[in-house]
Amino acid sequence: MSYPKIALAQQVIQLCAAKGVKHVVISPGSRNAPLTIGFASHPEIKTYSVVDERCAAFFALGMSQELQQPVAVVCTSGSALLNYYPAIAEAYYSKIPLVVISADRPKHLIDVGDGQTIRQENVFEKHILYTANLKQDIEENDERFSDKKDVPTFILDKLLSITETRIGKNQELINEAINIAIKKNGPVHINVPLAEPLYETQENFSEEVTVNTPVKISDKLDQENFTEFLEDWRKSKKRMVLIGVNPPNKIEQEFLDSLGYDSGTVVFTESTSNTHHLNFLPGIDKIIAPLDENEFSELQPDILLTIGGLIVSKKIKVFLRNYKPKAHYHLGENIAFDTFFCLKHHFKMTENSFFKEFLVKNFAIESSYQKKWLSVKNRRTEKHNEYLKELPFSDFKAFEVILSKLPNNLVLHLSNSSTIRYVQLFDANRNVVQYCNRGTSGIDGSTSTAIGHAVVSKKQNVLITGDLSFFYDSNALWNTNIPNNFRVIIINNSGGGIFRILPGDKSSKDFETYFETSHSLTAEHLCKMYNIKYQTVFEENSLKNKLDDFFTDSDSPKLLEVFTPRKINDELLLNYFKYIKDE
Ligand SMILES: Cc1ncc(C[n+]2csc(CCOP(=O)(O)OP(=O)(O)O)c2C)c(N)n1
Repeated sequence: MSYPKIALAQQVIQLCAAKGVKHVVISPGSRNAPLTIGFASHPEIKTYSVVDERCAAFFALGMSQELQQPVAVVCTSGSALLNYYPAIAEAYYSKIPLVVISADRPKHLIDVGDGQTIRQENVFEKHILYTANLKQDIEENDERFSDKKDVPTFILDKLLSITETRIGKNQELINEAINIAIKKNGPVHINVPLAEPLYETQENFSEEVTVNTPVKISDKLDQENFTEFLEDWRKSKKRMVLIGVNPPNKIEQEFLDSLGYDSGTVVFTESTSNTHHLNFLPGIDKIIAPLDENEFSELQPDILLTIGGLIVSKKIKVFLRNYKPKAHYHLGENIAFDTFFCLKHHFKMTENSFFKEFLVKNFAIESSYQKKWLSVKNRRTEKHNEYLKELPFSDFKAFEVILSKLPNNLVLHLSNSSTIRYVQLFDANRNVVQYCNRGTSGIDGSTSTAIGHAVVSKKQNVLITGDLSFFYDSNALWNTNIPNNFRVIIINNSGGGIFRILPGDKSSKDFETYFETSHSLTAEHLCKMYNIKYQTVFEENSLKNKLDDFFTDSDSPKLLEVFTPRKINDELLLNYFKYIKDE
């Protein structure tokens, strides 16, 4: 084994291992050498090398998304660290545990003209759950005191006592940081000042560490608010449940079934909710978009219970902001957003513990509410199918074909923004788990996240992405860990198709330059460079044919680039919303 001599680096590494950080993504640098050497040597830790820190952090986020455990990223000092920020913000809003570890210069070498040096302490202040600004070990490593013979004994003694306190304090901070990532599910930052010499090693760890285990947040029902909730729920004839981002199998099916079979309850699900029931309403946009004011008033819920993370559908946000329920309750361990400006209470606990208490008390009611919504859903489904039958080749058609051809038992990753929106127009296959980076809805890390997820997943992982999102994050492919069964499907509409769908003057020159950013790039050369099997399609039949064996085993990852007509995609989607409206 080869471990760093630097005590502080030893503490960070040992505490990560002791707290169950099993995967560490390292980007190259010299200042982080003690951390890199130690993590790479540790028998209980698997390390990955990713050069681009933006990709490295999303790659780690993808792993953590699958494992539901903290994954660490390690980088050198300077701007390297700032490239973690997009993934940190995503982890913050999506509640994904990510342990960011940055090497830093010793404090006295900051802002004195040294290279690769910035102000790293608290640099993610607004989007981080906790920052541990560690203090440098003075005794061994400070260049200023390297020749101890010249330092008077009383100063050395003083320095030694400061060092001991610092070691204790540093350990406290490291413990606290990782515990918070575990307890609160989110990103934390540990900034580690390291002084030269950086490359000296020893056989074993010589530092002892004290491990403080995280105290579990209580999963108990808060009775006072629960009583009030029960009263509100019971007197409501029109109950709505809306489920956002939620990992698969988190909520017991028995509880979901109880909601699905209550005629007074309508359950709207997003694709990323990974929850299913015959009486649930996926495809929110297609159900809601064509409703008129009378229908909205009639279907306005009395009470709303939201579950899970962020909601994609803009249309349901507009609906519930305009037709507010009398009370909105949120259920889940993590943050509750007052998305509809009427949040009454947040039950900060696991869904299963809540439902265990709630569903024994909730006797389903007789109400026509669910029936009314289900009849809207059925009408839309009919119209949806009719429209798609006649639909020419386009983004929309490509999604229909791809989704119908996906094998079961798959993890599907969706990029932002029209990709996830198109997918949400279809009923989700309960055997396909779906993810999308909706924390910040960025186009900057979808491929890296999907690859990270794929690396630790037992299933096949497939990414469907827009072209801009794909080219933005093309460094994601600069990664030697991509599994051979990983698949990418690019819907290449030669630009940001979402901007054609959104309002705005499409005929202006500026539209193509600054909004759609139209281009004629393809992924062909990237695939050659990264040894990925590359295929293209331009029309429906060849798409169907190519998909027949696209998912089967192969000796390298595969990418299918689907070219669609840039200028008609928007029209076909907007006409769809007109078509599905009741006459
Ligand atoms: C990092 C980042 N920059 C900019 C945006 C704004 N944005 C949202 S969608 C989009 C275009 C996406 O285009 P593409 O990936 O080709 O997908 P399409 O809309 O064509 O489906 C942009 C630029 C964003 N979400 N994230």
